[in-house]
Amino acid sequence: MITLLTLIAIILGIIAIANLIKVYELSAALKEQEEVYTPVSDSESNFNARLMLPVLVALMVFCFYWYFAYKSDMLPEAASSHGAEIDTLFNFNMIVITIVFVVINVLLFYFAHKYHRNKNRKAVYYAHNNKLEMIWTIVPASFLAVVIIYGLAVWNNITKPTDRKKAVVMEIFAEQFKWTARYAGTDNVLGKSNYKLTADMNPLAIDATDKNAWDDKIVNGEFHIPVNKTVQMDFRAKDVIHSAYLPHFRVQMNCVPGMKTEFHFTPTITTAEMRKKTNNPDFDYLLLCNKICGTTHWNMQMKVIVDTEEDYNKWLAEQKTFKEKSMANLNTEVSNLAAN
Ligand SMILES: [Cu+2]
Repeated sequence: MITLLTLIAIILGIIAIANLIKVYELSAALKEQEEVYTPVSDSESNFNARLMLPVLVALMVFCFYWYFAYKSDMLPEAASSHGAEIDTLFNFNMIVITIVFVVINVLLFYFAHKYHRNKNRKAVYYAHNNKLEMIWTIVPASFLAVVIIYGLAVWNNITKPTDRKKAVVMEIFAEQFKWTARYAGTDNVLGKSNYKLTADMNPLAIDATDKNAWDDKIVNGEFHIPVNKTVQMDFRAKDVIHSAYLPHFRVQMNCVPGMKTEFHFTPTITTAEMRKKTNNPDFDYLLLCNKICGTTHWNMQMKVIVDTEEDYNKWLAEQKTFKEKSMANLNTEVSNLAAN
């Protein structure tokens, strides 16, 4: 039975292949007939040429409409001292890009319109022109040099090291999917950490033998920073790469497992002032994760409160130190053991 079916299948297969070859031969014959060169007709060419101008206008209207329609969704008002520098740099780049975009597209569409195919016009054979090559190499290269040097200068100025002794020294610790803030405490020095010490009772992997760690303050949920004081932020991560993003302060820094990254900035507008400015009593600064780090990455955030220095000091004094927290953890652990 099976051999009969196989035989039928083979015969049908051969017939199918034979038919396919026939179809191929027929279509090839058709193609040969079509190979007579038929250029675009003059009316088609004129029609395309005429379309170039309205399409150009439509493209420009479309682009500029979205520039303004999405203006309110661009970065919020800068609330840090270097924020204005970043915004100026950004605007400078946008202006240059916009001018180049307009000039190039106007020329592109206009020439396509003007020099459309015409059987009475013959293209000029123009092989090479050194002067032209120089111009269109040097002009864009100088523009790019300005953009890059300006950007580098701003970046170097923003990231040049600050005096840690005078700054509020703190650390932002990232893990799937939450943030923890650690303050350096009264000695203003963050205690050492070592990823090998990561444990349920010590999620930040802090080295408890380092005395500098004892007075460090660890907070979750929200953290406060004082206005008009330099905040020195160190970043670490527990599991995968995260990215600490504070859009209002124009701060973004990768948090990489096994290494420390850092950034410093000076907040200039308190939360209370910003609430008045934005006319939004619920306004809050946020620390967000800007690196897709897992399933609840979208909700990895921490509230940031910018206080006056007085309020900040008051708030910080109320927070528990690493030592106090560790002792409390240890006590619960011991009493749990005793109960069992
Ligand atoms: Cu994350």
